[in-house]
Formats: sequence, structure tokens, C-alpha cells
Amino acid sequence: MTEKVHIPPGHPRAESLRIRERMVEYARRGVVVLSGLIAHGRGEAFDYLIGERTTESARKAIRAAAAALLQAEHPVISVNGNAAALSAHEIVHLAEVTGAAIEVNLFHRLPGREEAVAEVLREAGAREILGIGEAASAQIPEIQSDRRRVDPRGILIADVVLVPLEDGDRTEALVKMGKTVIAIDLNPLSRTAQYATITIVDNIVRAMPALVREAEGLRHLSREELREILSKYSNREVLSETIRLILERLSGLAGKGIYLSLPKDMGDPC
Ligand code: PTJ
Repeated sequence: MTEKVHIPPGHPRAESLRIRERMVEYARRGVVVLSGLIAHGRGEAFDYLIGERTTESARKAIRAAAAALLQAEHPVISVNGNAAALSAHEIVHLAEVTGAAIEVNLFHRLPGREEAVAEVLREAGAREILGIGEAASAQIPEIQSDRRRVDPRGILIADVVLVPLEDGDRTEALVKMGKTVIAIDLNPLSRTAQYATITIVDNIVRAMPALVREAEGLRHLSREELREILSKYSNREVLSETIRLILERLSGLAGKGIYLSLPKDMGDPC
């Protein structure tokens, strides 16, 4: 029996705590690995730095990402444990809107894990899920980790791959293979963020619903119009803007020495 933690609805960080509890629950179910919990904590820290909101730069990346998925011949959404735990419904919805295939691709391919992740996706309405068991029969030789095993109907032939919460090696390898790689990563300095073709520096729990909405808005555009959006997008620019935003935010906060508006009776202790 596992204990459920009670989160008071009025707690100032109730949503963040609920998400954290969801990660713990999915770790118990074998969907999320323990290092996935560490990755989540790292994400939370970066989310503080960007102000826990979808920035204007992230919105530009989300628009380009939606256009890239919609104009693709073989778009694929690559799903790992963290992504399934946090965004299964949006993954299924995005696949429906863009015609993308869903493939489970894990860094830690432990026994039973692929099935556990697939189960979460099925519960969210996914019908076809690639990359399970023997279906991941192709290999990407440039990748050292278990992530090299891919489905020949999915990531292997994909021209556009969405990789939420990815590791740098695979992003680099997929880009080298000529694929357009869309990453969702709160850390703008990570190798994934730096190598990806389009980097959405945002929390997956905000980025995925925004991506679905954007794809719904753009789905009626022609391929030429979608490619026009892509041609105007610069990932370097967007990453620079994000890093500058963090810098300016921190320097503003450093000036004030305060992040939260504290209740009056909790003022400066000096
Ligand atoms: O399920 P598996 O076996 O495939 O493993 C998944 C993890 C996430 C453990 C694996 O891919 C991994 O080790 O990833 P990294 O190298 O730790 O990178 C994860 C990145 O995701 C980090 O840069 C985090 O800042 C970022 N991140 C964490 N939580 C979020 C996030 N980005 C967006 N939204 C989040 N909620």
C-alpha cells in the first residue's frame, strides 16, 4: 500500500506539489525511473529561472514546432517515462491533430517498462504505439544508450521527431541523420536544447497543451505556408532571447533581493 500525500488546495505551490506527487506515483508504477525524478527536479529549478510561465520565445518555438510537425511526411512523437507521466493526453491529441506516430523510446529499457509506458498512453486513448519489444528492431549506430533501438516504421524513417525531455546524445545523432528535431527542455543550456533544430524552453505541462492549440490553429495552412513559418524561425535567436530573459530576470530580482511578495508579518528579519 502506498500512502497518498494530502496537498492542501490553498498551498501556494499546490500545482507543483501535485505534479511532483504524480511523478512519484508513476515511479511506483514503473513508468518513471528514479533518474527521471532527478531530471524532474532539475526541470523545476530551471522553471523558477524562467518565471514558471510560457515565455514569448517559447511561443515562437511552439509555433515553429507545430508548423514542422504539420508539414512533415513522417512526423513521430518520441515518448519516455517522464513525458508519459506528465503529458499522455496531450501526446495522443497532438498525434491526432498532426498525423504523427507515437513511439516509445527509453533511455532505461528495463524489463516491463516499455509496456508500462504504452499502458499509460493507451489509457489516454492511443491506438497504435510503435517501438514496443521486438518492434524496436532497427538501430541508430551513433547512439550508445538503449535509445539506439528504434522502430523501422517510426523514428528510423521520420523526417521530424518531437523529443520531450531528451538526452543530448540522441538529439545530436538524430540531427546528424538529417532529421528535424523538436525538443522540449527547461534547461536552455543542455546539449539537447543546444543541438535541437527547434527548442521549446518550457515545462512540458504547459508546452504540450500550447503545442496542440497551435497545431489546431495551423492545420489548415498549405505546406508552403507552413514552410514559410519554418524558414523565418531561428533557434539561435530564440535560445539567446531565453538566456537573456533569465539574465535580466535574475539581475532585476538581485536588485530587489526578493522573489516572493511575503506577508507583512514575514518581513525582513533584521
Ligand atoms: O524514461 P527514460 O528511461 O527514457 O528516461 C528519461 C530521463 C528524463 C530520465 C532521461 O531522458 C534523462 O536522463 O534525461 P536528462 O538527460 O536528465 O534530461 C532531462 C532534461 O529535461 C533536463 O534538461 C531537464 O531540465 C528537463 N526537464 C525536466 N523536467 C522537465 C524538463 N523539461 C521540460 N519539462 C519538464 N517538466
